[in-house]
Parts: sequence; C-alpha cells; structure tokens
Amino acid sequence: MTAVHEADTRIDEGAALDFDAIVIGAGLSGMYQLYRLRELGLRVRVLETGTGVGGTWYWNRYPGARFDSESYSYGFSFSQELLDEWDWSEHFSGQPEIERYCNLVADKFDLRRDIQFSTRVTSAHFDEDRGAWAVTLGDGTLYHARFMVTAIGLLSAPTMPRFEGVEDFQGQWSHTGLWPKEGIDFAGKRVAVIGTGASGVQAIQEISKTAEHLTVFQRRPNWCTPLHNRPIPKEEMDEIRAGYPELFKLCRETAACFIHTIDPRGTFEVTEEEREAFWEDRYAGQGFGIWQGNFRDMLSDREANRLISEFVADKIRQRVKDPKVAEMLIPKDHGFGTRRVPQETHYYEAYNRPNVKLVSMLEEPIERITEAGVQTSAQDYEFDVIIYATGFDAVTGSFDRIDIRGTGGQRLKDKWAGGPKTFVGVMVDGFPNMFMIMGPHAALGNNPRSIEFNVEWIRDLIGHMTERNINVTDARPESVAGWNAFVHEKAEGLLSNEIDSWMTGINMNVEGKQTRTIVRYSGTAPEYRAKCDEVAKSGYQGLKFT
Ligand code: N01
Repeated sequence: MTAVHEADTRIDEGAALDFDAIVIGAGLSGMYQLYRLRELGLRVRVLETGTGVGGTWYWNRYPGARFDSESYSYGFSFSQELLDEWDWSEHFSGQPEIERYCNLVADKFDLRRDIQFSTRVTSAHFDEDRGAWAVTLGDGTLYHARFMVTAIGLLSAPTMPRFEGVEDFQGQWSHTGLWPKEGIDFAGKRVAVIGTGASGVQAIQEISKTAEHLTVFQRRPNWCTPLHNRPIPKEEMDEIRAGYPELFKLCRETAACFIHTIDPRGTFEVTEEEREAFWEDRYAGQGFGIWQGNFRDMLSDREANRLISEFVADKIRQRVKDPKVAEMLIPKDHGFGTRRVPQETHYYEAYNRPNVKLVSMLEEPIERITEAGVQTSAQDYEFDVIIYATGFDAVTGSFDRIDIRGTGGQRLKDKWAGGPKTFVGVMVDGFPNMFMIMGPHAALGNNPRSIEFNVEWIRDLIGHMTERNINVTDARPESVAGWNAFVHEKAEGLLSNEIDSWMTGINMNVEGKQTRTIVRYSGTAPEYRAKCDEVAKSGYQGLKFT
C-alpha cells in the first residue's frame, strides 16, 4: 500500500483558521506536544479545563497521591537542561512535588502563553469542506484548527458510584480525582473512604494517620505490595543524574518502560527455594519490581500465578493482626498482578490501628448515602467526611465526554461502541487530522516514556504533511483493522484479560461499560515503537493523504 499525495486537491485555508493545531489537555502529554509542534512553526492553542498544568497531577491532589514509577524514570527525558536542573527529593515523589515539576516545565519552555486555562472542550466536529476541526468550548467559543491532538489522559474522567443520596449528605465529600485545592482537614473527623484501588490505598494509609476514625468500604480487594519509598540525598541524585542516559535506555528496552525487567525464567524452571528467595527479594525491593520484574509466565500460567498469589497472601496474613480482617483484604476473585497492583506504604498496618475499620461491601453492601453518612444492608454509619476513591471511566471515558464527530458526522462514541479501534493507538479512520496521545491501543506503562514517543511521532507526521503542503490525513480502514487484529493477538492468553477492571474496559458505574473489551495494547513497548517507526519510515503507508 502506498501513501497517496493528492497535493492538487488540497484545501489551503490555513490563514482563515484560528490555529494550525489545537491540543486538548495541558498535562504532560499536552505540554510536550505544544513544545514539539512549536518546532514546526505552527500556531498552537492548548485548551485545559483546570486552572493550572499537570493533568493527572493537577487533579489528583488527595493525601498520599504519589508516583509509583521511580521519579527519575518518570520525568521528561528530552531536555538535558531540565534533567540537570531538577532534583527529585524521593524515589517516589508526592503530588505537590510533581505539580511543581509540571509548573517548572511550563515556565522553562514558556508554554503558558499558548495554554488557555479554565476551558472545557464540549465538542469537536471535523469540517470536511475546510479540512479542519471545529472545536466548541463550554462558553460557546468556536475555534477552527487544521489538526486536533487529544492529550486528555486515560484515567481522567472520575466516576461516582450510582448510590442514591450522594447529594443528600450534609458533611464534606470529594472524589479523589477532583480533590479541592484547599485540601480537606481530617483531624478529629469521622471519615469514610469508599474504594480500594490505587487511589484508595494511597489515601487510606495517609488519612488513617490523622482522622479520628476511618471506615473503609471495600468491594473487591486488590493485591497491594510495598513501595519502599525513601528520600534521595543530594549525592544520590547526582549519581542518578550521571546515569540518566543508561536509565532512559533501559526504559526503552523494557516491556512497559519501567526500570524493572521481566525475568526471562519461568516459575517452574527454578527450585522452590530459589523461587521463594527471588520473591522475597522482589517483595523487599522498591516499586513495581514484583509486578513488572517477576517470572515471565506469572501472568499467563495459572499455576505460576496461583503460587505468587499465595506468596503475597501470606505476606498480608503476616502484616494484618486480625486474621478475619486479613482474609477480607486478600483477593479471592483474581490472581496477583492481573489487575493493576496498588503500591503501598504501611497500608496493611493501617488496619491494625484502633481508629480504622474495614467493611466488606461483599458482605454488607451500601444501600444509600444519607444526610448523616452511609446506610448499608446491616447498619447506619455517621460520618463528617466521605471520600469516593471510586476510579475513572478509563481509556475511552475522556473521549466520551466530548462530542467528537468525524467525516459524515459519525460520532466517535458510536464508532467505538463495541470497543475502541485505532491505528497504532494514535488515529481513527473517519476522524482525519485527529491524533491521540495515550489513546486506546497505544503502549502504556511508565507513561511519560510512551508520551514522549507518541508526541514525537505525531510531530513527525504533521511535519511530513506541512513540508509537502498536505492538509488532511486519515487512517485507512484496513490499517485500523490490521492494528486491531494485532492488539487482539497480543492479548491472547493473558490472565488479566479474564478479569474485570478498568484495564478490560469495565466500569460498573458507567452505562454500557459492563462487558469486557480489549481497551489496552498488551504487547511490549519496544514492539509497539518498532511498528510505529516502520509506518513512518515507509512514508506513512497505512494513511491516506489528501
Ligand atoms: O480506581 P480503581 P483508582 N461501590 O478503578 C471501587 C492509576 N493510579 O482511582 O474493584 C463500591 O482502580 C472499586 O471496587 P471494585 C492506576 O493506574 C495511579 O484507585 O470495582 N465500590 C475499586 O476498589 C489505577 O489503576 C496512581 O469492586 C466501588 C475502587 O472503587 C488507576 O489510576 C495512584 C464502586 C476503584 O478503583 C485507577 O485507580 C492512583 C461502587 N459503586 C491511581 N465503584 C499512582 O500511583 C467503584 N468502586 C501513579
């Protein structure tokens, strides 16, 4: 298949458009895309709902919010000056420091002058006559731009449980992903946290320290493992900095861009003693080592997965004093690592505190929220504060919130009704000149590494077009079908795809998201990048240019 360059039919209304490119979102993706598109001399406008930059790290300011990738593997790698200037204070830095980092990036590269804050995009329709996107904002403003880049995150549409009475509650309440800037004071308060995913776990371990009493409402427990965070003294930071080239090279080589590498051995290729010693070492090590650096068959071989699950279950039993509570905290419906593993710091020990109570919603479901607190099937609880750590309408949810329509007026939401389909996670056929950063079916993991790759790929494609005076590109339907088949092939045999979680497109709080779908690319990042590079090298075969 060859790229078609029909330069004579191109639409050249550049001057009449408001911008060359609109980027939606000023998180890490949006900021970096702005930086790279400016290099092409484009007029770019970034539209951001918040009042500041940072995206995830702007909205998720709940107590305990922090990295679970090593800080130095997460920061941008593109600017040596930035790497030289910025010191991380902890191996897994907290939200306030990460937000400061995002602000430094915005200031250092003078990004703010092209970012329009407090602006929600409500719709984006492709105007076929102009070969441009018509983007409407919450206040009715309409902008036209040749290109539209979505940098809207894959976990950025918070979802509330569908309980009756949420609005009736007379105390203070918040979702972890929409945390008030002024913070919430828990001292002397009776607090409820609903939800025990990665956000809930981080919040619970912190709130338990200050609340007078904390009640945790858990539906299905998750397998959590120790983060082992620690400060980074100046000398260690200097060493880390000196090793940045090797560190980023390593991130380019690992399956999910973390510094942890999957062990090439199978679980049963070592003796029982070696296996136990290896797992002890991983459990004592920092971060995602035990998840991303475990035996290669941990997530595909049922028996291997059962054994590691037993290992982690025993750790929970050792750490939680009350055996009944320990059993409540051990997942019974999925094996270790098949859902996202929350990283914790004394999370399990929080349940040994006299001021913390665990309520299993499997035994005692919440029936409604009341003016005073929570009513379960067993009793009424009174609270001063309720925290909803109930997660996000993941991956496609942030797209569904915008009325996105492509050629012939087709809606993206309808197009993706049976599950998302994309070309390399970046483009969708029938949605010309729309590019997604961290879109469905792109490589995930330690996200900034993938963000940098996606952004540069998009910059190169737009550069390819502008150099040749091409105004419009679209993915060919057969390219999308091919990528979809590849993504599905890569998902085969993975235990995680048999489990309900946001990673399989499930959100019980959102209409129409109750059926498991392949929303993630589960091959390796190096393979993903190689495929994308091939597309670029071939002169973008797989795309139409008009
Ligand atoms: O959301 P979740 P999250 N009634 O969907 C429960 C990233 N992240 O915000 O499992 C009762 O994982 C739900 O219960 P169940 C990370 O990728 C990163 O915690 O559905 N309970 C679950 O316990 C993560 O995976 C960091 O039975 C309800 C919880 O709420 C992703 O964000 C930190 C309910 C939701 O868990 C999402 O994490 C935090 C209901 N109606 C997050 N609805 C870092 O460290 C939901 N729940 C970088």
